[in-house]
This record gives sequence, C-alpha cells and structure tokens, in this order.
Amino acid sequence: MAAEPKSKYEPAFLISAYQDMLFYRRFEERVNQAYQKGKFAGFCHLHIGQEAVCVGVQKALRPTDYVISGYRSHTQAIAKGIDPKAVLAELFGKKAGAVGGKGGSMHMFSKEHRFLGGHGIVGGQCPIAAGVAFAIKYDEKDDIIVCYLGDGATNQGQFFEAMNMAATWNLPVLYIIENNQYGMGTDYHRVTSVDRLSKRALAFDMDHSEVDGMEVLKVHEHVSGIVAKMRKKPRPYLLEVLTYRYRGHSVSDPAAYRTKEEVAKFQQRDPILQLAEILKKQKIATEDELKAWDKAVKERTAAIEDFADAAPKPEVSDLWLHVLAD
Ligand SMILES: Cc1ncc(C[n+]2csc(CCOP(=O)(O)OP(=O)(O)O)c2C)c(N)n1
Ligand SMILES: [Mg+2]
Repeated sequence: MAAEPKSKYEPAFLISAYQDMLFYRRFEERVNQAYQKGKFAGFCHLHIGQEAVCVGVQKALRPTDYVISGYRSHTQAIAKGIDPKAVLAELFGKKAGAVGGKGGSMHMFSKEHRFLGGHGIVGGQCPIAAGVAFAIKYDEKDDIIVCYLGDGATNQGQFFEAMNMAATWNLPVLYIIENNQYGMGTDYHRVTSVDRLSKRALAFDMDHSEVDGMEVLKVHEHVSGIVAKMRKKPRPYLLEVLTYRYRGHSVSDPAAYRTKEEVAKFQQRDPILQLAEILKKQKIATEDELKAWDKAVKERTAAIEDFADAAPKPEVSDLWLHVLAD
C-alpha cells in the first residue's frame, strides 16, 4: 500500500490549528450556556461550525495586518489577539471587557490588536475596510486588511460601492465572504442571482475565488497565496469561503427553517474532526491526547468565565468616557 503523503505542514502548526479551533468551539459553547443561564442579555451570534475560516485565515496574516468583521466575531477578535477574558467580560458587560463593557457581543474592538470591530449593520464594515486599505496604501505599507462579511451582506448596496472603490484604487483589502448558507432564516439561493457569490467580483474586474471552509489547511493555503500576492502588488480580492453555522442565527433562533439532515451533512465534515483524523493518522496525537487537550480547553474556558463573573461592572461615570476620540 502506498504510504500516506506527508503533509507539508509541520506538526506544531497542525497542533496549533487544532487547539485554536477546539478552543473557539468550547469558548462559544460556554458563551451559549452563560446566555441561557441569564448571565447576559441582548444579541449574541455564535461562530460554531465556522472555526476553520477564522483559524485558517488568521494563520496566514501577520500582526500588523488589520481585521474587520460583522457581528459574529467573538472568536475572530480572539484570533486577532484580544484576550478571551476581555471578550467574555465584554459580553457580561464588565469594565474589563474589550470596550469597557459598553459594546457587548457585536462590538469587540481593539486598536492595539488592529481588530476594528464588530459591526452590527450588515455590510457596514465593507466601506470602512476600503478606507483602512486606502490609508495602508497612502502610507506605503505592505499590510492588508481582511474584511469578513456574510452571504447576506453581499446583497447590501454598500458592499457594491466599497468593491467598486477598492477595485478602482487598487486597495489592499481582502473581502472574505463567509457563506454559511443563511442570512438569518433565509437560504441565500432564494435571494441571490448568482450561484457562486465570488462571481460578484466580475462586475469590478476584481480577482476572486472560492475555497472549502470546512478544511482549515485548505483555507490557510489558499489565503496565504492570496495574501502574498496582495503584499507584492496592492489589489483587492474577493474570496468566498463555503462554510456552515451549526446553531441558529443568534442564540434565540431555534433554526426551524432547515432540516436535521442538512445540519448533519455538514457536521460529517466538521473541521475539528477532520483535523483530529489527520493528527491521528500522522501519529502526531493519540485519541487519549486529544481527550486531554479537550479537558484542558474546558478548564481554560471555565477559568475565563470565573474571571468574567468576578470582574466589576463599569461605573456610572464611565458613561461619559469614549464618547469622543481622545
Ligand atoms: C443593514 C441591516 N439590515 C438588516 C439587518 C438585520 N440583520 C441582522 S443579521 C442579518 C443577516 C445577515 O446574514 P449574513 O450576512 O449571511 O451573516 P451571518 O449572520 O450568516 O453571519 C440581518 C438581515 C441589519 N443588522 N443591518
Ligand atoms: Mg450567512
């Protein structure tokens, strides 16, 4: 029998990608439980099922690159370097939160980590990303900005306006559509004139492609290639990542508009399970080690919740802070 082709990825990379995805899954599960226990209220959108996108993309970037996103962005914020304690404290409305407990689930932000939100207006991040890319180019830097958006956001006017400007001025912005098949309860096929959302780029003569978002290594390899080209010659790019959200649109959506069979079909290709198979096949980790990592991750998320529980609330006088820029 032919030997398994050796992965071009080092064991350390595979372990790190696996542990990151596992942590993001368990973190979001804990967020969901905390919400159900009434520890916080308001909007809350989970990224469960889409972990390979966030991890594969982030590992293709460098710290000076920027990331901007929509409202499904807890773990994207962590991937960009924001302390998970600050993310959970933000959800709990605590002063130690990423934005002092005043933004909540949809508004993670850190200038220091170049994570520029967390935006609740669908598609609102697209023109901001073009503006940041303009600044990068103006300053003659070779950084890029990744702008995550959903399939639903590609039907918003500002997406088209931003794409036109980015293409006209050759701005270094990588628009990544996380096509998780649904905009709230609407299957994207029902509201979209094209089969592949990446085709939207044709109208702007913009480079574009698709990649399987359930395989972290595919995402990483594909995005690394795109980013390397963008750094050499600033140009925008539209990437469609085919993924799936396992939970409802928000924690209060039972997702009755889709079948169990459909969810199961995607879960069979779960990004964490797929990488676990690779780790075992390449004898990088045993089943027992995978279980031990999971236990450690669960303990880590429990400690994060303890921190967020104990953290103090903001002062009433904090209402006067952050109203205007310093
Ligand atoms: C401009 C605007 N219109 C409508 C909404 C209500 N809304 C919130 S999320 C959402 C669906 C967006 O779906 P998609 O872009 O696919 O992102 P996903 O939730 O799947 O990550 C809608 C319509 C909004 N927040 N902003
Ligand atoms: Mg969607």
